[in-house]
Amino acid sequence: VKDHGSYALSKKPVAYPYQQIVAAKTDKEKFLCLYPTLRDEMLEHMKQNNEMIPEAVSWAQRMMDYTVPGGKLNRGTTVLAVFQTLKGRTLTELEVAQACVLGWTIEFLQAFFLVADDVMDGSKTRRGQPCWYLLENVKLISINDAFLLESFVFSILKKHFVHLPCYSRLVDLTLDIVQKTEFGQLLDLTSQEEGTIDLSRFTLERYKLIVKYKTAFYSFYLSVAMGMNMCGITDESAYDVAKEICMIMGEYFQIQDDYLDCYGDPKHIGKVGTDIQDNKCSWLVVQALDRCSDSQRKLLEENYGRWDDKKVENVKALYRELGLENVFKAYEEESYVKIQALLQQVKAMPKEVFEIFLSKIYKRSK
Ligand code: GPP
Ligand code: MG
Ligand code: MG
Ligand code: MG
Repeated sequence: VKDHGSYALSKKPVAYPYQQIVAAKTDKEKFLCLYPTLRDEMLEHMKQNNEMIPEAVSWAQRMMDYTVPGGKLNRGTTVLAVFQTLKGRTLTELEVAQACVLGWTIEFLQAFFLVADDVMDGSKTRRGQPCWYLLENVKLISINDAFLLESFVFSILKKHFVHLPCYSRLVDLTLDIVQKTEFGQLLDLTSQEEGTIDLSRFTLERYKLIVKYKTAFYSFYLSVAMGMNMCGITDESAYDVAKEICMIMGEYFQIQDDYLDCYGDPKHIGKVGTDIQDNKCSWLVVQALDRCSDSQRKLLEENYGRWDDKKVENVKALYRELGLENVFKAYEEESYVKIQALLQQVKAMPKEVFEIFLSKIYKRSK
């Protein structure tokens, strides 16, 4: 691959922090070792290849530190676990480092999505701190910051993978998943016309489509498909199997997210829910509509989708009346059994690949 002027990222050989990686005990600790390296490479790229002045570089540093590394890191660490499982042998230090780098591209992508999503949803907190866009000196600069985070995904991919045969497939895959997630966000944001409440639009069918696109592709399929690509798997049918399972797990994960939006402890989940105020096609409202009487439906119509604490409380009281917490608990059990049964049938790939993920999210409280 030719270098193109200011985008020439791969001039210097990559120096991985091998000593730290080897000393780190868990996968998560190994994974975390790579973050400063990648961040500093992006800052170096701004300085060396793009004439960026010190204040722009320190902005980017503060922005990345605030938005990228503070999450659960499930998506990122899963790339390493999947790659390890598929290889079926002890990885070399270089392989561990590369799998972690690939994992970090998903965490950068996630930061891009979350910075933008919090603006669109009018959220207040994320990962236990104020949303990035709410900081006094940030505000709408956050839009550009989101774009920057996305661009760093591709800069990291190029710097670390351009010389490998899997590079073009990785770029293709990532572009495709970004687009699918944006289609999902489109469905999420337009599930209800601004200022109107038309509950008939909140169907389970629409719900499933939204979450498949806005969550399942980037939160589940991407980690697995990246590990598979790095492993050199090119058989499309293996990717199709992975996709099918990841879509089911992604739906389960977003239903948990919707449940936690209402019932989670903000101190524990690091964010304050906004789905009721935002008029979202949440799993809870879909379930409520499935169970409510005409008068309860009328109450929902008059209280849902408003930034008014009293009205939000009325909606939550209705959810209590309908026993939605127990409806969720039953769904969670049933869904886990279904996924387990499905995994028993998987032949195209070691089922451990998916069990790793499932164990990280089953009955999660954040
Ligand atoms: C989760 O929605 C989906 C995303 C974060 C994808 C956003 C996609 C973009 C293209 C910006 P959510 O709003 O329920 O997440 P949360 O509850 O974490 O705010
Ligand atoms: Mg949101
Ligand atoms: Mg959202
Ligand atoms: Mg949510």
